[in-house]
Amino acid sequence: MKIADSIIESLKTGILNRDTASLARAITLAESRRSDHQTIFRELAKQLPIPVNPSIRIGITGLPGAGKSTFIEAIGQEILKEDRRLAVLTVDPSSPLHKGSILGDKTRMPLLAADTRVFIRPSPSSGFLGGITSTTYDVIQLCEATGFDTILIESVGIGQSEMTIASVSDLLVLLLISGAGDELQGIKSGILEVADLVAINKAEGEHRMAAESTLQEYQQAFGLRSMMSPAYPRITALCSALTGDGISEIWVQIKSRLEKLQQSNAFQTRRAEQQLVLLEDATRKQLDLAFKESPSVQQALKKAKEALEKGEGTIPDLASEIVASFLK
Ligand SMILES: Nc1nc2c(ncn2[C@@H]2O[C@H](COP(=O)(O)OP(=O)(O)OP(=O)(O)O)[C@@H](O)[C@H]2O)c(=O)[nH]1
Ligand SMILES: [Mg+2]
Repeated sequence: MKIADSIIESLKTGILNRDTASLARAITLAESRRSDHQTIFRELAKQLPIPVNPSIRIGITGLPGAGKSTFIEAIGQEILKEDRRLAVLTVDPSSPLHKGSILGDKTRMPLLAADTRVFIRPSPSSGFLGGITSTTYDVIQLCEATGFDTILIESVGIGQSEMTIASVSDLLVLLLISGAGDELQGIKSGILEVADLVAINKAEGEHRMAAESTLQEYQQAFGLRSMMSPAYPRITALCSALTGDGISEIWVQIKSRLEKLQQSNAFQTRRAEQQLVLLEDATRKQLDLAFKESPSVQQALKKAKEALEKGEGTIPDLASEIVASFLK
């Protein structure tokens, strides 16, 4: 048996036996930029059966510091009351400099981090385009194959990629806080348009009143802009991830919304639409890899660099030559 085959076999057995160490290794392969790792991962992914239990994928987005990780820690406790197996993926769209946030995320979720029923995995920020990519989807599928049926994905949602957290979530929660300047301007309207549930977090103590008025502002804004299908009006809520106030109500709302979506087939339609976005992203990723690893591109790059040093040729012309060498 080839080495690659034995790796695939052992990872597959591990994943089917719900071994999280195997899951973690498989994720590392999925996230690797090396083409040999990608080949192994893709073969493994092909061999994994579709999970028996249907999963739910919930995206949690919001600006840095809005309380996403704290919210996940709190709602995670509700989720675990229900005999669910929870995986938490945190995706940092910022530069590789921010790899340190892995530790930060785990300390923001101490109860979940210590719970053996929970798998927490930070995704590298140094992905192909940053932020959510088709690799996030690969990771979700690996978690589902390992028996995790409830997937929470945390991301600030401002990657450079075409994909957003909405491309991998069945339901998207947007966390906001009050008192951050011109509140309706502060958030990228793109995210507002795709969020299913908008919660004003940190709504406790002296902040409660401000949070209530922020909530009203958003409710009015949503009323003016009929951005979502009228069959599924946006849910709005107040909560405090810190005290846990409002969190169990939000979990009830999330479940009821998901149930409605499932009954109407909107759930499946949404997943099917996401597949197209994923396909495009995966294509771009493979193209990028093929380009970088192409010997003729490397040769053309070297030639172009020499030309630049001699002051010959313009950047667009040289770039065209490099692309032409790839397409040949
Ligand atoms: N008062 C109050 N503070 C909160 C609440 N939720 C979170 N915080 C605090 O806000 C800070 C940021 O919380 P995080 O959960 O790390 O926020 P985040 O959105 O995950 O941040 P990034 O991962 O950096 O994008 C921490 O100091 C939390 O303790 C809340 O409901 N009330
Ligand atoms: Mg966080």
